[in-house]
Amino acid sequence: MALGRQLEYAQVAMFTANTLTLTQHILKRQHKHPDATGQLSGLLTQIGVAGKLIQANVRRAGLIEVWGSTGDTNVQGETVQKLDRIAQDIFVDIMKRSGCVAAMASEEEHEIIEVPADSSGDYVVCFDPLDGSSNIDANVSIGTIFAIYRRTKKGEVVRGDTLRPGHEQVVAGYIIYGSSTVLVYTDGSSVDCFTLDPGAGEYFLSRANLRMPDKIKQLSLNECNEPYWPKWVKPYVTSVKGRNDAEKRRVSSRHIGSLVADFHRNLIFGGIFLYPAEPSGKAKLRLLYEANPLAFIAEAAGGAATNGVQRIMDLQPEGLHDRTGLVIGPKAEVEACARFAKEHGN
Ligand code: P6P
Repeated sequence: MALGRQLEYAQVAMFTANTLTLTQHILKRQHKHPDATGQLSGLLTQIGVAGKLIQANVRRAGLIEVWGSTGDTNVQGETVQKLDRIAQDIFVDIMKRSGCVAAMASEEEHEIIEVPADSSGDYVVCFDPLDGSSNIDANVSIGTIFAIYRRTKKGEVVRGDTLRPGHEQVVAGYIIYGSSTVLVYTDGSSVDCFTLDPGAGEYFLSRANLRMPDKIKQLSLNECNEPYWPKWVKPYVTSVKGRNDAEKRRVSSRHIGSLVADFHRNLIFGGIFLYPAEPSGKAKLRLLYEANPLAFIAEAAGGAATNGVQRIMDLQPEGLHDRTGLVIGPKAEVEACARFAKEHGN
């Protein structure tokens, strides 16, 4: 065998010997809960499987004619991209077969998706199968975002099983399909990142107990939305830009229009993301399967997430596709936004 190949295998062998796989990490966490049935571990492991199958299609976008749209529109009135449909179908099928899920709420479906009683389980999953999909044809990082709730009662599934405030999440996470595929999840105790080794077909712990940097290096928002901003956003943005002077550029602008990519970059490097609701209340991002799971992760990493003034995870959803303004980043920065909102109003 060529030396290079031997080195590669040696590196993988060394890597696997020294770091946890996703399943090992999940099981380690389960063993801390003596009353655990193993369902949540099974569910999380299956979400990892769904991520592998989705990334296999994302990686071949354009080669197997998944580029472009189906020509359909979804419940959001947005053009459904072919990969949206593939990601949706994969995620739903894997969840249904896991035996851990009773119902799902998806960005792509008007109503909740019930799991037949003979393969139902104790959990409810709210998910966006492929966030950022409008960027697919430009090869921008996109991702699957998920929130997991434990059912509060058995029996027939009702909408109330999914219309839960974010603080009732037991696990939240996302899988970002970027330069590598990375699964990030939290149970509230820590935020941990797992990178998929495509050669081994396994996720390996790549960042443990990730903490959101207190200081922002990046400001992430769509500045062309300025005409629609509430009154407080412009003074806040101006104050952030005012941190740059002749001596040093302390904050830079980074916004790619793929929430999961913008959030992940800010989580790693230190940044704040804003997509405020308009003064009329009209908003873009979805509460159940975008804002809530990312808010759970942000708070578990030491950060914060609001709609400008209220904690995202305290908002009581009224509908599966409720939208909300979102300010998410370091706690001090999110609190500063709330002060600007109080001072300048909507
Ligand atoms: P805009 C992608 O469609 C998405 O839902 C988020 O991923 C992203 O942050 C936002 O929309 C971008 O919206 O209005 O800036 O194009």
